[in-house]
Amino acid sequence: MSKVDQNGKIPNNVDLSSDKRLQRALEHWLPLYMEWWNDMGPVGFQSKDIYLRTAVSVEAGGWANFDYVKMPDYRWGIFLAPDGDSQRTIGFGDHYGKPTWKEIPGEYRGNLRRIIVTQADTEPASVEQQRYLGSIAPSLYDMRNLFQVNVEEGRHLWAMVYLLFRFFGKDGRDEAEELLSRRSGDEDKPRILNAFNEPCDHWLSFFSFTHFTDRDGKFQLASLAESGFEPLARTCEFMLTEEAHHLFVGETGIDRIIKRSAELTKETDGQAETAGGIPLDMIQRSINYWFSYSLDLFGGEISSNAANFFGEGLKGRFKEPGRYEDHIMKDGIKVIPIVKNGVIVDEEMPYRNTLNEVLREEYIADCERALRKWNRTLEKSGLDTRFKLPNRRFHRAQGIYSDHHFDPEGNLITEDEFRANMHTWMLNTEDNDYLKSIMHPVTEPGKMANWIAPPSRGINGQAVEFEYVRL
Ligand code: BYC
Ligand code: FE
Ligand code: FE
Repeated sequence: MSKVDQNGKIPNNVDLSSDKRLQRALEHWLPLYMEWWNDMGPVGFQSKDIYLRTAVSVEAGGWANFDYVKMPDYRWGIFLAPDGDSQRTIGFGDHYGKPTWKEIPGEYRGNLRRIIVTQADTEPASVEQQRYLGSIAPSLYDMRNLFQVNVEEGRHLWAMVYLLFRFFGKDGRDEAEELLSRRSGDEDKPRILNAFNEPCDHWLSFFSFTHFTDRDGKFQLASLAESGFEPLARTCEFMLTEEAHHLFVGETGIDRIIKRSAELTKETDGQAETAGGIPLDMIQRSINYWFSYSLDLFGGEISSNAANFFGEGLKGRFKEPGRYEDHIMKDGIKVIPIVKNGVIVDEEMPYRNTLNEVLREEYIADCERALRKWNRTLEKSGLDTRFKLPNRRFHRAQGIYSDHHFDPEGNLITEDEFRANMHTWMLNTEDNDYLKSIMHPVTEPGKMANWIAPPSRGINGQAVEFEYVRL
């Protein structure tokens, strides 16, 4: 494991200065990245001092430094988790127990390239989706968190681009260029995965996105952190340390909205809108919207890609070593409810082909845990309303349920029934217009917009009233 180099143009712990060709190639990409950041990154605030965390090491405890930074001066670095025991072995699939690969296994080059590019593409996409949110932030605390998430998603792009440059030669350089040329929501050159082309232009969507969509990131990165391709595993392992804050922002952001909405609901006899608040049913529609889009990110329920990625030792399961006994699963089966002749019937499938669903189930359980917390907030407020996650079949655009229509309980319904109810189930145009109409910037330190409760504490031991952004 080489030490952290903070002096070069690109901070890193991959001993970049000993590989001049690679170093030059990455330094060449840096201005292209900056051009993208200036064109497609956060609108406004680029010249402001923001109290940001920067990854400076990979040691647990002391890995981050907090200070005022202007976003374009952020030190986007390349960090891999320490190799610790240098004799790592592949933890699953057909190569179980063999030493991990430090270089690309030639026969899996194509699949690894595809996985890395898909992962990479989500990072700049999310920055693009969130670019207008700074100017309607509900507080300086929240504005700072938004920009923290944005610069770290930028660093996640660097993490993947390093792998592309280091291991994929010309193909990798071409892919890195493409990553800066696709655009979220663009008709001709959209981002790869569907949720990353959906608009995220107010803060209810921002918090829902960081809660539900960044959480897909947590589970995908955790699966890739098991990879037999060690540079990918260690890269993803370190990304997960940053990811925890993104999930915190989403989960507590929604909780703070719920708290405030419940107060306003009580004060106004159920008419939170008349007081400029966010009605509870609108929050439920945002949950339904972003949860269902995020479920799509796990891919099809029955997928030969997933089976291959696992068999080849490229992508494992969530917490593979501790959570499972059989790490090979060659002949296992898993029951998947499928639609046949207009009814849902259980069907047995080869286990490896169902691995996207296995990971999706871990994700759903984690979402259920957060939902219980939100419902405790409602309970404490004395209201009877409770939130629910829609059934996993509801509003799907990928996988075996995408050709059918389901209600939020998961019952098969007709397309007409779905269309007739869609606007009561999912964040709709009026909701979005209303949400945008109530979101005015609040820039006095410690003050919050009327539609959200203050956080229980500040960042890095600072007070909530701290000047997180110097305007
Ligand atoms: N949208 O065999 P199937 C994050 C495509 S988030 C559009 O079912 P597979 C972050 C699929 O590509 C984490 N297309 O799927 C969060 C395939 O296309 P082709 C991102 C989709 O391959 C917030 C076809 O459908 N990381 O980090 O088993 C902020 C059939 O696919 C979608 C990863 O995803 C979709 N939702 O699984 C910032 C990890 N789903 O080949 C960052 C790497 C599927 O027929 N990716 N398709 O043209 C993977 O492991 C897999 O590619 C997937 C898909 C799990 C995404
Ligand atoms: Fe990320
Ligand atoms: Fe994230």
